[in-house]
Amino acid sequence: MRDATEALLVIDVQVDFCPGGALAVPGGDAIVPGINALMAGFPAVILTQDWHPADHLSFASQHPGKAPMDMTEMPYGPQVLWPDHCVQGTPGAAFHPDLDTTRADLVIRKGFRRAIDSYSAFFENDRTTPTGLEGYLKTRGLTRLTLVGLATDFCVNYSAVDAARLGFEVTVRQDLCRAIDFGGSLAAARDGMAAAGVALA
Ligand code: VGL
Ligand code: ZN
Repeated sequence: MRDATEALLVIDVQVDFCPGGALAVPGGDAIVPGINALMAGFPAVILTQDWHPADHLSFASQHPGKAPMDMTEMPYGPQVLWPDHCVQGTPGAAFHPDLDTTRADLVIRKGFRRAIDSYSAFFENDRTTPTGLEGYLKTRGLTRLTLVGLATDFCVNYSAVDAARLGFEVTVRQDLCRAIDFGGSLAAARDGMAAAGVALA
């Protein structure tokens, strides 16, 4: 058993991010058994769930003439346009069927506001609208975080950097994450996490 201040954050292990899903991360399902095993040793387990309305503005389908993986400008800055994914209540938004969700103390949903994407478990992409997770963790005295899940270069990366910025001690278990990795995003994410003081294990 780990220290009582330690929490495991399992990021977006959902059907749409696994092979066969709408925004499949290569090997996304391969990390599920290892994550289930890791949960057993943690005093707190928190899951995040990407949870978009069908007309979410991060979807290329909402921008005539744009294709998935094109860029656009949002009021808060540049935004990658994604294929429609993790639409609220659809099978693709469900957790991977083999993920052991029984151990979760909290499921935090994100990306539910149409006009603003949310990669991070802590803030939406404007970097100021909070999800409430910081307060939850701090009021429970959970200050040391281990992050696993999908995708290394987007939601895991943004969550880890925000957590470090908020003063949490953060470790990313790279062996229990998988990346989308386009346009050098994985290398950039690793550099950014290391610069923020995140331990890459
Ligand atoms: C994610 C792209 C869009 C992720 C979520 O979970 O990394 N990536 N929405
Ligand atoms: Zn999303």
